[in-house]
Amino acid sequence: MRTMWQWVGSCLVALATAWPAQAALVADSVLDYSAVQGAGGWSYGYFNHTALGTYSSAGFTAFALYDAGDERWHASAAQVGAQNNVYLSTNRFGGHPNGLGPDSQDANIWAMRRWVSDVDGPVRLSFDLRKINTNPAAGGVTGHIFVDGVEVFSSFIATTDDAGIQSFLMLDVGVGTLIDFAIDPTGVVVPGRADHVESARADGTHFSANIVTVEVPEPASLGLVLAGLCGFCAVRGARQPRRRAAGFNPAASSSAGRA
Ligand SMILES: [Ca+2]
Repeated sequence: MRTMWQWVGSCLVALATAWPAQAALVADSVLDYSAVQGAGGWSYGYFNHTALGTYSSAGFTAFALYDAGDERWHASAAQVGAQNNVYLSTNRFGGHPNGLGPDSQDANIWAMRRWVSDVDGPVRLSFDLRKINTNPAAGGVTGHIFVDGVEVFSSFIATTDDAGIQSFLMLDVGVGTLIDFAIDPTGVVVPGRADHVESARADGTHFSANIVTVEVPEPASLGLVLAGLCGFCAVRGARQPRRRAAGFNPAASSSAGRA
C-alpha cells in the first residue's frame, strides 16, 4: 500500500512529466560565431581600458577587420595603433587581449564579444572561461561579463589554468539588453620577471557562453495546478490507513486498511 508521501511523489513526477519543457537555446557563442558583425545578435570588438577607464556599454567598439584564414576578428591599425594590433583579436572560442607589453604594446585593450538580446524574460547564461596558452612565464588574465554595462561576473584566471571556470548566471533580460564578455590582460606580476601586471603575454583565452530562456509558469496557472495536485493527494491520502489510529488499535487499523 502506498503512503501519502509516495502518492505526493507520484503526483510530482506526473506533473513534471506533463509540464512542457519550454526552455530554448537562444544564443551560443561557438555555434553562432560568424564573419558577419551582428549575425545572431553577436558582435566582436574591443574596449580600450587605458584610454577610456571604467567600462561602459558605449566603450565597446566593433573590430573593423575579419581574417577569414584564421577565422578571427581584429582591429585595424587606425583603431588601436599598429603596435597594439599584433595579437588583439576575438575568435570562435575566445580571444587575445592587448596589454602593456610585451614588446612595444602600450595599451590595455580587452578582447570582447557582445550579444544583444532578442528575448524578454529570465535566462540562464552558462559560460566557460579558461586559459588556452598556459605559458608559466606569463601573468594570466581577468574575465568579465557585463549586462548593460553593469559587471555581473569577474574573475582572475592564472596563466596555467586551463581548467578555469564553468558556471552560470541567472539573468532577467529584455529585448535589446547588451551582454558583454571581455578578456582583460590584467593578471599578476610574475616573480623574477619584468612584465607589467597588465601585460598580454601568452594571454590566449577560451571564453564561450550560451544563453537559454527560462519559462516561468503564470502564477494563476501554477496555482490551479497545485490546487489540483493538493486535492488529488488529499483524496488519495484519505483512502490510506490512518497510522496513528493503527498505533492505538492494530486490529481496527487492519480492518480499516481493507475497507
Ligand atoms: Ca596578462
